[in-house]
Amino acid sequence: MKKVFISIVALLLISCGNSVTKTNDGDSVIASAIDEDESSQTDEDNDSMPIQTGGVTFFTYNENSDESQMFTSSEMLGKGGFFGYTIYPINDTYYAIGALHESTPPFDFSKASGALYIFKKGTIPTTPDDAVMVLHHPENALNVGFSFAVAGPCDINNDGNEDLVVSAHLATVAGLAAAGQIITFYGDADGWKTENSSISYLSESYIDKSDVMGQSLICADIDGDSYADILAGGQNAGPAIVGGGSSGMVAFFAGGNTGLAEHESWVLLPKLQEKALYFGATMLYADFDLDGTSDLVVGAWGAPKNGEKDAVKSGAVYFYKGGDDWQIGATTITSDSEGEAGDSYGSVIKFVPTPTMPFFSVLTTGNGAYGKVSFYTLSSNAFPTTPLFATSLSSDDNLGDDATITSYDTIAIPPYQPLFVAGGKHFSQEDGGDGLLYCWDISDTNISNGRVCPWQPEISTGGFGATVQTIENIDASGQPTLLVSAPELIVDSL
Ligand SMILES: [Ca+2]
Ligand SMILES: [Ca+2]
Ligand SMILES: [Ca+2]
Repeated sequence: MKKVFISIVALLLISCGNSVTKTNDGDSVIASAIDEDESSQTDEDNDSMPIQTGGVTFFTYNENSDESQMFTSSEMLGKGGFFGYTIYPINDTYYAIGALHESTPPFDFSKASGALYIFKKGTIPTTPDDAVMVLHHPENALNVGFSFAVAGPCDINNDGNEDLVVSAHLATVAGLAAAGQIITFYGDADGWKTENSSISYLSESYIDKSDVMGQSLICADIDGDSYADILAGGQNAGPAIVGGGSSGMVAFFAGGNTGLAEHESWVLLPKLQEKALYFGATMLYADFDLDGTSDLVVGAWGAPKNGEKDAVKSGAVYFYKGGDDWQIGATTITSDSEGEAGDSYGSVIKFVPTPTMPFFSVLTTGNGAYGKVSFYTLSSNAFPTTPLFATSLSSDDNLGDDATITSYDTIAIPPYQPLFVAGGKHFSQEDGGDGLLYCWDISDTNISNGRVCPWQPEISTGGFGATVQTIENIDASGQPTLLVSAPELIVDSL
């Protein structure tokens, strides 16, 4: 199969009131259309029809003692709709790959309702048809961003079967475009089905156009009543601020014996009520201060430093201590002390494991060349404020203009040094390239200088590196596999 290089598939950006919605990776939200003039040009073979498939490369450990050949790569093409935009490790049995703009039938982008493919571990799949389940928006609503975020498995209705929660953050609700929905798929003995689902969204008290509620999701029993609940973030949600805009908001939807509540029962707002803090764009739920109780972390990549009024707007991360009343306010707010105006600290927050400990990591995109990832260790009775170390990439690394870290993870295969792997859409070593993986050796105490990973896919185009995710034991070898997506991949024919 011949692949063609097309400079870009033009993505129309959704314009939400006065602001363009940005996703948690700092990228602009994909809206509803592909520019057909762009996607049909530059192909030299008149008999073929370029088609946007998207795709995911699986890097599988092959026991080669030469580090440069430690992985075998295999590429799975999608069926359009930015296949690979989401890669989600569900549990020991399943993992999921999303295509938030996929059509039913495929490649008819006027019918783009999105799809979430669920694969069973055991062998490396070769086509989306190898999926054991495919979930869709229950009403087949179009252009809703279905699968942008996934949470669970967790038991929302406490019936002993794990449930899966998927966002449609661009869904129109009551005529309000991109207000956002949260879809709960209730598990039974056969797994998850589109038919066995419910839709939740903000109540009239809060809902507004462009909220993008559901852009981030946490599923856990937050209130301790044995039903798992949902915390949903929407970076443009929240009460309207004088002069326009909102701060961003996190909303709590309660689980119960009939499923997830249709509407929120309470919300979290940053104390500083200013527009465009993008509070809620990212979230994590874990025991950050090691006191045995899980805590909530909320990213706000547009917030001023440490959440303080009139400080430089370089992004902030809000910690809420488990057991406390979160509505009083955050326990600690952390920022990059070196952050500059226009930086977006908190655009990704993630735990990255090494063999002996997990690091809490925060991505800063923006003015800093190529982006920066800060790594924090956890310690008792305190929330992280000072990173142990951070990646360094500068213009000396020559990774091309307009390149920034988009997504990352670690992969550890003893006896190799654990690697920190970052994908950068538009990372390149020469003009015209598009996507490249960058590697650092990482340990519990330090990180090396970065280098181009010694292994790359055969062709790294189509936004390669947009999502980087390690998933354990896909191939039944006991070793992790690194999955890297190229959601905009175009091939000349199928
Ligand atoms: Ca259940
Ligand atoms: Ca609960
Ligand atoms: Ca805690």
